[in-house]
Amino acid sequence: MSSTLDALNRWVDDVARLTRPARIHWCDGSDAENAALVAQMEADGTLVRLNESTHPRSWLHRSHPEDVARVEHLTFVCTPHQDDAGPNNHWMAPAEAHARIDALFEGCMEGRTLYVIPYCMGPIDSPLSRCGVEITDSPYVVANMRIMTRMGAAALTRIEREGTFVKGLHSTGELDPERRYIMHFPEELTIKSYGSGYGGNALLGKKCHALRIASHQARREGWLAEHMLILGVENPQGETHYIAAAFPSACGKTNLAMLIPPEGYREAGWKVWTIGDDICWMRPGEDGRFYAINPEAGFFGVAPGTSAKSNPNALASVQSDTVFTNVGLTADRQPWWEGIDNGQVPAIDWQGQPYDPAVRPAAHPNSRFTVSAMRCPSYSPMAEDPRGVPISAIVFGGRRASLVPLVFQARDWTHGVLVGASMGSETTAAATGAVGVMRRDPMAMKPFCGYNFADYFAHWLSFDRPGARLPAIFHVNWFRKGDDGKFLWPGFGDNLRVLEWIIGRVAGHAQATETPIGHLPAPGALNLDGLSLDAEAMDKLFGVDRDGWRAEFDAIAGYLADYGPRMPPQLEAERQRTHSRLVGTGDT
Ligand code: GTP
Ligand code: SPV
Ligand code: MN
Repeated sequence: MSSTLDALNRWVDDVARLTRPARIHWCDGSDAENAALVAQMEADGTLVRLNESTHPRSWLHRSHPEDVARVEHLTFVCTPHQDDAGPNNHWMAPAEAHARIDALFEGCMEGRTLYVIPYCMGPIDSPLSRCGVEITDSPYVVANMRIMTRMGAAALTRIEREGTFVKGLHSTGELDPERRYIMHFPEELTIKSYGSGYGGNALLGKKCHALRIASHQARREGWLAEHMLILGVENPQGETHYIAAAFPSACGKTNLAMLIPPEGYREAGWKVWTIGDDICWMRPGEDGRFYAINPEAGFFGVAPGTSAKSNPNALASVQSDTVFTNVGLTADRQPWWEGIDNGQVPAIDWQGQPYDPAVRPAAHPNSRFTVSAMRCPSYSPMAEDPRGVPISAIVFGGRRASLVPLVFQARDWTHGVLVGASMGSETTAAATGAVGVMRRDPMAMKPFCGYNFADYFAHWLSFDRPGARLPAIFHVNWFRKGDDGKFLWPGFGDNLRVLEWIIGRVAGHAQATETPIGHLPAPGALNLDGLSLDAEAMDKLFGVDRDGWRAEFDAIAGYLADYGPRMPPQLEAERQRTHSRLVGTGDT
């Protein structure tokens, strides 16, 4: 046996001694294995079978009502020095963190099965991919990891060949929010998660591995692990530009990744191809361009708001072979959520009670679907290409009711890094805590960067070097509101109008107006044909409120300063350049 498999076996033995499971099951990822697990979960009520004629091979899982989202206050990055985790992370010394969480793991799998899940993040034959092994006592986690990753025998073979893997230990424990931790040990390539069975807390390949641990590895190895969707925009000439976009949780990544062009665009021959909807790993190739893969194999998408109008590709994807979590049900056991807009009505809410709108919504606001990317009609064959796709543009975006216009382009890479570093967004139901509170969420990585943001920004800046052919950087805001509190921009499919301007900028033909915050579309440069935007909308979507931006850039100064001398000085210098443009003392 290879020394890697030896090490893996030793770790499984150690964990079994600590957690004392009744049995151990090594997952091979086969259909037969999945069928047996699903049957067991149906029998014990973990999964509810949906209407087999409308939604074949699909299931509903209801999580514990106090376990419905990521828990940022219980998520720790445990580096030997606190400074390496940075003010952006909760920190605990590694020895203390191990001791605390191992005490919870003690005997926690008694009477249960311990599952060993070898998985690969990214196409199994891609040099950009990385492997891990998750140990869990949750069959629901196994079923989800099977959809979200390349799981099983092929991953184990790659692990044996490579000699390295990320270790993730997970138990649902008692699902008690008082006995819950999500701990990361980047130096040890180790994750330990206890007390939650939900999404990013429990599917350890996703946020824990592919972002927190991978971002740490990426810094060491010269690449980027980002909270970004990846899509391809094919123009009527048949040229495809690939775009990576970072929006915070529940701020539109899945929807943009699966965009269906508005009718006029469709007729003209525009197409959008989906590569990934949540995570992007990218590195400079030999030609100096960034090449990106989607490390995931499925989508863990937000259900509410998904309709045949807003996201037909997502809706088509979830017609079969889907696991739904915390959605409502119709009387004939079809999944239902707010905004599905299909003429049906809910009978049962996400807690399994008769639906009463006065009590709670039918679907939890953070209810989700888990489905294979292969089921998505717009899934690009290039998503399986081991080389990745070349990235033309990077787009940052937040949920901003005020101030931030529809789209602007950064002047250059350093300015673009500042645009990403100073991003703000209103909080959503994807994490526990208040919703709708504006906070800084640099590069949409606030909850996910596995090291000090100051070092992270320096890492971003370091890609601007001789020979680099860097993507152009943009900022978008689909969520600007009018005085009546309604969204001013139609969004969804119409976001292609913005993407068209973005790739026009990259190709060098779309016109822009220079402003202190960056380049905005010149009047008439962004196609608004067929839309009826009133004067308020035009003004707010395409204007720069100098006073508002001055206040914003003052606040950003304070934010950057909080990181102390570790913050790269180029960012503060760039901030001052923008600020002086805003007060009118700079060039423009
Ligand atoms: P995570 O999976 O949590 O990372 O979320 P995400 O970034 O993939 O967000 P998603 O695409 O699932 O969208 C979240 C919510 O925003 C859904 O309710 C969508 O309907 C809504 N949304 C997405 N795009 C738009 C848009 O262009 N305009 C408006 N108004 N809402 C949008
Ligand atoms: C997010 O919150 O950004 C998600 C869902 O994509 S979770 O997997 O729970 O992190
Ligand atoms: Mn996400």
